[in-house]
Amino acid sequence: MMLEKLQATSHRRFNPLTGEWVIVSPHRTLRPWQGQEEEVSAPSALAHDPKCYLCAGNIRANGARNPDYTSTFVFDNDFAALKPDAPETRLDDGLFVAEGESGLCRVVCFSPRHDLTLARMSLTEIAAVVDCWAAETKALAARPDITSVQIFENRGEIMGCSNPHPHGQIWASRHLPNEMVKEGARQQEYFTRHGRPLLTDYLKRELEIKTRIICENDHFVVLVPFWAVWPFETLVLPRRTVSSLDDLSAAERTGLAEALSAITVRYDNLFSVSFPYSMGFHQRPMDDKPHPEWTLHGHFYPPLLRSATVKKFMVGFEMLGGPQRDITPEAAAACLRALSARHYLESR
Ligand code: H2U
Ligand code: ZN
Repeated sequence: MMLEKLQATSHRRFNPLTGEWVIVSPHRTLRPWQGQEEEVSAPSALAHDPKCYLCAGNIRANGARNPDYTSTFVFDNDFAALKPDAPETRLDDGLFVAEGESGLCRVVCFSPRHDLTLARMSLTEIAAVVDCWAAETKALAARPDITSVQIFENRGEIMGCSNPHPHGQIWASRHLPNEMVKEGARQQEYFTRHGRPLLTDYLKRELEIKTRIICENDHFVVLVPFWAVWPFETLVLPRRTVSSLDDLSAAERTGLAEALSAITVRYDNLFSVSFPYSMGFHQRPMDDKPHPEWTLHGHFYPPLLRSATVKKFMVGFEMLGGPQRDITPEAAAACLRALSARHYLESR
């Protein structure tokens, strides 16, 4: 591929998963920054915080007491954005369209330890989180009123996360959310045309080219996608074509835990801070139809740009036109790949 011709100048790249373009401006990385500097919150020093609503044994906002859990702990969000009993009513007069949206919101505590993060949890502990996600996926997918199981983690105050206790969320809904609709349509189109899943072909090419690969194990690969928007955005891909977390074998779940550990440790090491991000998994629609076109994958979207204090803003042209990045995905991958696989707090 003749990417060299474009590497040093402004160009745009196509995202085959969403059908959207991103502008890349590598010549712009040296521009001075006199704007706002962020403060990235340090991890808590407390293993158990009596004021935390997620810590074991503590009382939550709705008065319920958390059990003395020792691994993962899942509960229904006390302030759920989706209600299971919303009516199916649909209004559509050709211009004003609205419909009831029902679903369930769950909160997943990754560990009873208030002071840990995925980056600082052991492989066994992370594997328990993966098992928990798989079990939740299976249980929610079995419900006739659920077609989308969206698992995600919002890390860090800068991302609007309300609590440092290691936790994520699951929003399961009747309808497919926007990103799932875009990715589903593109994967279906590719599968119809080529008879193979889009992301299987994509991973094969990335493994040949190698420049965007960060780390890999027997079952999963972490890379900076060719079309990454966020400076240090990554994609987590399974080697075997598998469409949901509950389809992973035991060995693959361990492989996913290893991959999550490897990338989150590198993220923390990048600027020697507890690295903020939004991450989550896209898995097939849970509608009882076969989905050979769908490949399970994880997205990490970190907001930091060039240091622990400078954040990328999606404003101006990006709000009105489309996304733009400065540092190339290849340069970002090289940066992340070169980092130590050992957490900076442990190598001191
Ligand atoms: P975030 O920090 O990612 O926003 O997640 C915390 C979630 O926990 C949030 O969605 C819920 C909030 O509604 N929560 C409870 O369910 N019970 C509580 O007692 C406080 C917070
Ligand atoms: Zn806590």
